[in-house]
This record gives sequence, C-alpha cells and structure tokens, in this order.
Amino acid sequence: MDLIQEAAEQFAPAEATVMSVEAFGNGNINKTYLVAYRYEGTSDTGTLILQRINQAVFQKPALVMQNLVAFVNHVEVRLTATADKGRRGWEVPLVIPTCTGADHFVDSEGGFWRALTLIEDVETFDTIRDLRHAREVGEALGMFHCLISDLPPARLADTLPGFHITPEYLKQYDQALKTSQAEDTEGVLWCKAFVESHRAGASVLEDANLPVRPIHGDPKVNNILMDVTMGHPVSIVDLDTVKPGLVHYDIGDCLRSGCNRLGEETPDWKAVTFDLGLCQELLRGYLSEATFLTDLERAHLFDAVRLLPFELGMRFFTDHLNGNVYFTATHPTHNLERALVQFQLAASVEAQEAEIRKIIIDA
Ligand code: GN1
Ligand code: MG
Repeated sequence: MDLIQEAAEQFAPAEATVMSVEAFGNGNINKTYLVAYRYEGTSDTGTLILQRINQAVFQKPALVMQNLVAFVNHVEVRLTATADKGRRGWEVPLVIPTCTGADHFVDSEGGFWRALTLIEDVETFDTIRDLRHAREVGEALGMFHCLISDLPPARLADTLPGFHITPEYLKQYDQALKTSQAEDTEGVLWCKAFVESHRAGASVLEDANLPVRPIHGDPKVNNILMDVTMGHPVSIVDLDTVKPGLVHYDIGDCLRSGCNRLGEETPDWKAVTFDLGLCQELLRGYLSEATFLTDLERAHLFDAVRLLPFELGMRFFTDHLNGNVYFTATHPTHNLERALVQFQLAASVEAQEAEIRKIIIDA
C-alpha cells in the first residue's frame, strides 16, 4: 500500500472504506489531498482533507498541531458566543483524530500526516475579481484577527522562527549568494540589483515596538474561502503558520497577494502593478473589522505594504539561488520568475507611495 493511502486509512472512520485520494489545492509547502470514503454496506459517503506536513520547513510539526488545536478551541468558543443565525457564519476546520485517537500519524518513512474537516460549499480564487471581493477579503482578515485578538500569544508556539522577519531573510540571502551555483542571467542580475538597492529599512517593523499578537501568517487570497451562493467569506484556512507575530505581516501579505491582479504565478512579470482601487477596498474592509488596531500599528501600515512583497521576492530569489529547496517548483527557473513578480510589485508600491499613504489615512 502506498504511504498516502496508508495515511488516508488512519483518519477515515473505522467502518468506512477509502474510495479515492486526490491532490487538492496548490500550496507551495505541504502536500494536500482530498479523501473520499464510503461507509461499508451503505451508500453514505464522507470526505476529509489529508495533509503531509513539510518537515524541512516545519521542523517541529507536533507544535504546529498544538497551535492548531489551541486556535480551533479558542475560535469555536468565540463563534458559539457570537453565532448569528441569519447568515452563514464563520467556520473553522476541525482536527480529525486517527483511529487510535492521536492528532497526527507518522508513516513508516517518518512522514507527518494530519487530517482536517472540509469546509463545504465554498470556492477560492487566486486573484481578486472585483472591488466587492477586495472588501470581503479585507473583512475576512479583520474578522480573523478579531477572533484571535484575545488568544494570548504565549499560548502559541513559535513554529517557524524568523518567519516574516525581513532582516533574517536578508541574512539567508547573503548566505545563498556565497554558495550559489545559479547562473547570472539577466533576471538574476536584475534581482540582485533590486535587493542591493533595498537593504535599508528592512527591520523597520521589528524596530517599531509593535504589539505581538496571534497572526495567520499566510493570508493570501486563495486561502480565504468564499461561500458559493452568497459570495461572502466564511473562513481563512492554511493554519500552519498561526503563531505570534505582527498583524503587519498578515496585512502586507494579504495586500501583496490581493492587489496584484495578474497573480503571483504570472509569467508576465513586467506587467505587474499594485492596484490602488483594490488596496483601498481591502483596507476599508479590514479596518471596519479590526477595531483593536492601535495608532502606532496604523502608523506602520505603509511599511507593511512595502516590505512584504520585497520580503517574499527575496525568499523566492534566495530559493532560486539555493536550487529550489524550500518552495515547490515545477521548473528550474520557477522561483526566479516568482521573485521577479514580487520585486516588480514592490517597485510599483514604491512608485505609488503617496497615494497608498493617503488611502491608509482615509480608510
Ligand atoms: C507558502 O504553502 P503556501 O503556498 O500556503 C509560504 C508563504 C508564502 C507563499 C507564497 C510556510 O505558502 O509564506 O507567502 O508560499 N509558506 C511558508 O505563495 O513558507
Ligand atoms: Mg501556507
């Protein structure tokens, strides 16, 4: 039996047979599958999400599960307290135990597997469709932050030290430069020059004494689930990076993902721009929900908008220099192409600094 099938059977109900296991979603780190099963002797079926955690990235996957359970338990209580019967409410994926009651399964090759409930009747988008969608995405992130704003960050482990700390990524980049075998193509030279001209100000967020809060860590547009009929958001999934951090990392990440109409996988990197209309709606949506934000946090929002695309560009570029060891890549220059997109986006943010600062003040 192959390892995926073996893992699927650990999480399906004891009285059910696994019918199919299919690749699901398009994450760059973990492997995700949709498992369908049928209860023996009946026509009743069920589904679950099965994931193998990338242990090169998450070196302590048990802590990822611990955070997930702390998050789910907290949000479930909050949701029961605020349930609104009139509209489809916010939902969270639940951890499905193995047949022996554990929250994960380790296969014979050391692979770390866990299963979650599937949130049904939703759709996801790689890019934002229109202004209304932008507003809903912003509201979703604000809602998410609000739901966890009273979860003490100390209850969450740091599952990924250095995550979103731009100066740390600069150090990793410098290291990669020393050892890289990558050829100095035109794109590589352009990226190197871009990083060199952007070294200053990399630690502005960490230096600003901003409050540490629980964050999502990866709120890109396709992690936000939209109800298929009503179109409003019902969840933000991909919860492996829920941990203590600055909300700026989330806001910057959501904006760099949401305001790039061509998407982060576009081959046409020279045409990438940061869309001001989408930015305005997304931020309005966010700020309408995130009422806990302090003046100091608001004052550093532009830094987040500027830094996050630069940081992700540098992470992709570093991975290109290292031979694609971190992000899943379909071809050798994939991470270089992704880096060019993010750097171009960062350049577009800088070119529109005055307009973006005005949007932040007026939002
Ligand atoms: C990774 O696995 P995925 O696609 O959800 C990465 C994020 C990046 C994102 C870019 C743990 O997320 O930080 O923003 O790719 N996750 C990790 O697409 O590094
Ligand atoms: Mg993720």
